[in-house]
Amino acid sequence: MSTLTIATHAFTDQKPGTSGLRKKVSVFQQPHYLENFVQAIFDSIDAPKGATLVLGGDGRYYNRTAIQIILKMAAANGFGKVLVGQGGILSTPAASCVIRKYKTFGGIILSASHNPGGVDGDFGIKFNSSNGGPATETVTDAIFAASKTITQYQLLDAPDVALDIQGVSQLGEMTVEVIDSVSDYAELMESLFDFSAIRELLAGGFRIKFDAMHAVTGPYATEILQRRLGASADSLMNAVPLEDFGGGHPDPNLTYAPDLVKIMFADDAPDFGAASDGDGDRNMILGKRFFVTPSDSLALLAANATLIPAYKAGLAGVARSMPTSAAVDRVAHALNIPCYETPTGWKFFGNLMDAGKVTLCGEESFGTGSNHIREKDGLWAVLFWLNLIAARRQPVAEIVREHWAKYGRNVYSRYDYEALPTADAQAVMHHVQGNFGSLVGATFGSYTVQHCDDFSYTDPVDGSVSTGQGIRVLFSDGSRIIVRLSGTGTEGATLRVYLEAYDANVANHHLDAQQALAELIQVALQITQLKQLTGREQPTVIT
Ligand code: G16
Repeated sequence: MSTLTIATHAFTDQKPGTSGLRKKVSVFQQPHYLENFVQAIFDSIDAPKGATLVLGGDGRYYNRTAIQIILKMAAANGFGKVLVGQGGILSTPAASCVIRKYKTFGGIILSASHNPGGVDGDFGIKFNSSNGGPATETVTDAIFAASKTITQYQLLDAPDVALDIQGVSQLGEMTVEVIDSVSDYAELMESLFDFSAIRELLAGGFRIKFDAMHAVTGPYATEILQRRLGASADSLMNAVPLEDFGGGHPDPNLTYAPDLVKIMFADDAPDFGAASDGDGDRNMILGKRFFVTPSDSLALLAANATLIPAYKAGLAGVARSMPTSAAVDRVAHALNIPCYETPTGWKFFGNLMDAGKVTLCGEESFGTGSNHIREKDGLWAVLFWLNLIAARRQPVAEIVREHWAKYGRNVYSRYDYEALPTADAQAVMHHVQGNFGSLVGATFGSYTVQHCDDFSYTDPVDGSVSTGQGIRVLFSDGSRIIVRLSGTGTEGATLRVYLEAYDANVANHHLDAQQALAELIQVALQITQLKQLTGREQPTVIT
C-alpha cells in the first residue's frame, strides 16, 4: 500500500459554523471537498505520530463513504490507530464518551445533527479534542485558515475497511478497531443513574414513548431503555436508523416531531415522551399533554440534581448559552452556585467543565448535558428525567408547575425564520444594531428597553474573546428579546428571534407561552421590522 499525495485546489467556503462544517451532500461530493477539509484538520491539530483517533457518525447518507476516505487519510497522515463505531455509527455523545474513556488524541464526528439527511440532504464533519468536546474557536479558525491555502492532501492507496464486524485490522501501518457503538456509552449511563429505580418505575406501569426519529439513537435507546431498563417494545418509535431519517427532519421539537407530539397530546397519552435528533445530542421532553421547554428542563435538572446518584454531592456551577432563558440562573442563585452565560455553541462549555467550574449546562436549542462527557447528550437527559420522576413519583407537569411556583416562570419561545436570503436576514440585524441608541429608554406597551448590545464573551478560563454573538434587547422587568443568525443552517440564512418574559404570578402559570408572550412578540416584530425587511408574515418554526 502506498501513500498518494494528491494535488488539489482550495475551496473558499469551508468555515466551520456553530458545530463543524455543514453543507449539502452534493457539496461534499465534489471532488476533493471532503479530503481538503480533513487534511486541513490534520494540518491544524498537531497530532503526534502514532496518535489514536475516534471516528463515527450519525449514519446519514454519505457517512460510510466519508469514513473510508478519512480512514485512508488518517493512515497516510501518520495516525497509529482509529477506533471506529460498528457500521460507521457513533452518536455524538457516544463519540465524546469513547474519546474520553480511551484517552485518545481526539475524534472526527460525521453529522449535520438535526438537519435533514439523504442524497439531497445535509452532511457535516467536525473535530473533537482529547477532552471529548468540539474543537475550540482557536482550532476551528486554524482549520479554516488551512483550508484556504491547501494545495495537496495525503491518502493511502488501499482497499476499503470492513466496518460491519467488530474487530481489528490493518490499514498500512495504522490499526483500525471496529468497536461496539453502544456499549461504552450504555455503561457510562448505568454508572450515572439509578437504573434499578427507573426499572421499577417502568415495571410499575409508567408508560413512556421515545422517538428516535429514524436517527442514530435507535440502537442506543433499544439497548438502554428496552434491554437494560425493561421498557416495552412499543415504548420506542422510529428506532431503526435510516440514511435519510425516513424523509423526516430529525429535530426534536414541536414542529418536526409531530407523530410523537400527537401521541403525547392524546387523551390516552403515555406518562412521559421524549425525542432525540440526528446525532443523538439533542432532546425534547414531554409529559402527558405537556411540553417542557429546554430552558425549563435545564433549570429543573439543576434544581433536582441531588436526587441523581452522579450529582448527589451537588453542582459546582451551571452554564447556559446567552439565548437560553434565565430560569437556571434563579436555581443557581438559590443554590448559591455560579451560573455562566456563554455564546451559543457547546464548544464554549468545554473549558468551564474542564476547569471544574460547572457540572450541568444547557441550551434553548434542545441541548442539555453535564461533565460526564463534553457534548450535549439526548439520552442522558431522558434518563435524568426518568430518574428524577422515579425519585419524586410525580407527573412531569406537576414537577414543572411546582418549580414555577417556587422560582417563578421564565415564559419562553423561539421563532425561526428559515432559509431567508442572507441579505434580508442581515438587514434585520443591521436595522436593530443601527437603532441601539434610540432604543434604550424607549417604551413599547408595557415594556421599557433598559439595555441593548451585541453579546460578546470573554472565556473566564483562557481569556479568549468571542464577539458578535447575537443582539440582546433587555427590558426593565427582566424580559428579553434576542436576535441572532443560526450557525448551523445550510440554505440561505436562518434568523432566530428568542422571546422571554418573567412571571412570578402563579395565577398566570397555566397560560400557553404564545398567549403569555403575545405582547412581547408584537414588540419584537416592531423593533426588528422583520415582516417589512424579509416579507415573511410567519416564522417557519415556533418552539
Ligand atoms: C449546534 C451546537 C449547539 C447550538 C446549536 C444551535 O447544535 O452544538 O451548541 O446551540 O447548534 O445553533 P444555531 O442556533 O447556530 O443553529 P447541533 O445539535 O446542531 O450540533
